[in-house]
Amino acid sequence: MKDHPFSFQVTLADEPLSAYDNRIQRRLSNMRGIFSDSAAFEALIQAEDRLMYEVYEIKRPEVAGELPNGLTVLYPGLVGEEFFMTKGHFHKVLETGEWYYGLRGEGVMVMETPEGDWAVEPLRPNGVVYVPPRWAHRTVNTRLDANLVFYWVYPGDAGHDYGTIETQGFRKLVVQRGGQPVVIDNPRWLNPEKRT
Ligand code: S6P
Ligand code: ZN
Repeated sequence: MKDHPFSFQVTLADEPLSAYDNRIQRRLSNMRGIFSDSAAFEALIQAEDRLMYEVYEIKRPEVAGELPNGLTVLYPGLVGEEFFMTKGHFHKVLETGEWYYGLRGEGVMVMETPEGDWAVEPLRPNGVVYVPPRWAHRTVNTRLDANLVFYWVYPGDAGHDYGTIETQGFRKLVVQRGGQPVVIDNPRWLNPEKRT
């Protein structure tokens, strides 16, 4: 990791950044239990363990003051009626936010707080979404014919909590109905206050 100022290019080619430290690939098999329609999920994974998204990271030390950043390519598709999406997470340090900047394609960010607020914001080329501290966030590709590509930057000490969303899900889902993306209540959402 460099200590000196540095620069890189967003190329949006096969390697969408001219330099990066790490590429994470998330396949269907990494998303078990995340989608609502488990029968549709099993049918899809039987056919092929498809690549759902790739994360290109510019790593920085995991301390306050640093600004890790990078780019995500989210491929198009449906699991049942639910669009391909990222796992979604809270930051482990809840009081840390994040910026997202849309580069290609069309999608939304689904966000919610532990207190019960929720929001869905569009993510498009040259569109910016701010995720304030305390808001869990997930990105959804609402096109079936184009990748959703976006850049992000977050505080180095944020950390990632995937477990809470894996257990309870998001309050809202984005599904395709009548050829359109629609936001619906998640029928499987587990209210943490009612969990025994
Ligand atoms: C990190 C930031 C993004 C996501 C990435 C994949 O704080 O929000 O880099 O990690 O878009 O999503 P997920 O939910 O699998 O981490
Ligand atoms: Zn994040």
